Amino acid sequence: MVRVVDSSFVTSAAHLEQSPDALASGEVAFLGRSNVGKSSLLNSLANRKGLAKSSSTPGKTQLINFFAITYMQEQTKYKTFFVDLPGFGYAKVAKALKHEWAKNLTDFIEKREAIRLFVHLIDARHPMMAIDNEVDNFLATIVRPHQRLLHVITKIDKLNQKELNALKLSYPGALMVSNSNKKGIDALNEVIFNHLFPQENLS
Ligand SMILES: Nc1nc2c(ncn2[C@@H]2O[C@H](COP(=O)(O)OP(=O)(O)OP(=O)(O)O)[C@@H](O)[C@H]2O)c(=O)[nH]1
Ligand SMILES: [Mg+2]
Repeated sequence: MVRVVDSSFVTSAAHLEQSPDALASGEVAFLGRSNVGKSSLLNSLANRKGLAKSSSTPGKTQLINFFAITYMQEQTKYKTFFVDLPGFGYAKVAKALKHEWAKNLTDFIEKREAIRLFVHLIDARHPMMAIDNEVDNFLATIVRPHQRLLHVITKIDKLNQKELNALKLSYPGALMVSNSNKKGIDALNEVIFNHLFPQENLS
């Protein structure tokens, strides 16, 4: 089983130009509506509370935050970056700032070629929201051949099994996770690792 053995904060960027030099493996970008649980998920995957700042108040993450992640599988270490992005759809931001914010965010998502995997988080209680569908449509137009989009349904601890089964029909291929009870976290780490470090490329 793959696991994260080391994690650390690298830097915060207000826009694309402030991003650190990319690693050979590329990076994983976590995006989704404000308060969906991006920062919490990053902490669960890294198995480290407080690595990324999470909060019950939406709009907590306001910059593009880079974290260095070291995976270990069978005694070998593999390094990548996780990128915690500010949430979209945060209503309380002033209009001018909102525009600037959205611009910096879309610019980064569109031009940061180092992104190998977009992890789009969806709140289990609010599937198929217009803003999430718009983001998916946007991603579909900009995604490069070396990039992949993965849907991750969060906060599944808030739903019962019947509701979860219905949700699976809306998002085929999505992974389901809970940061509260750590369900689905190991499986997501496996998917991320296998995408970044495909076995046939190993010497
Ligand atoms: N029940 C439940 N609550 C969760 C889960 N994941 C996150 N939360 C809670 O949701 C709230 C928001 O979590 P964050 O991780 O800060 O969300 P975010 O997407 O990073 O938010 P922004 O930085 O504002 O975009 C916090 O109160 C978390 O404790 C989950 O799986 N289950
Ligand atoms: Mg956050």
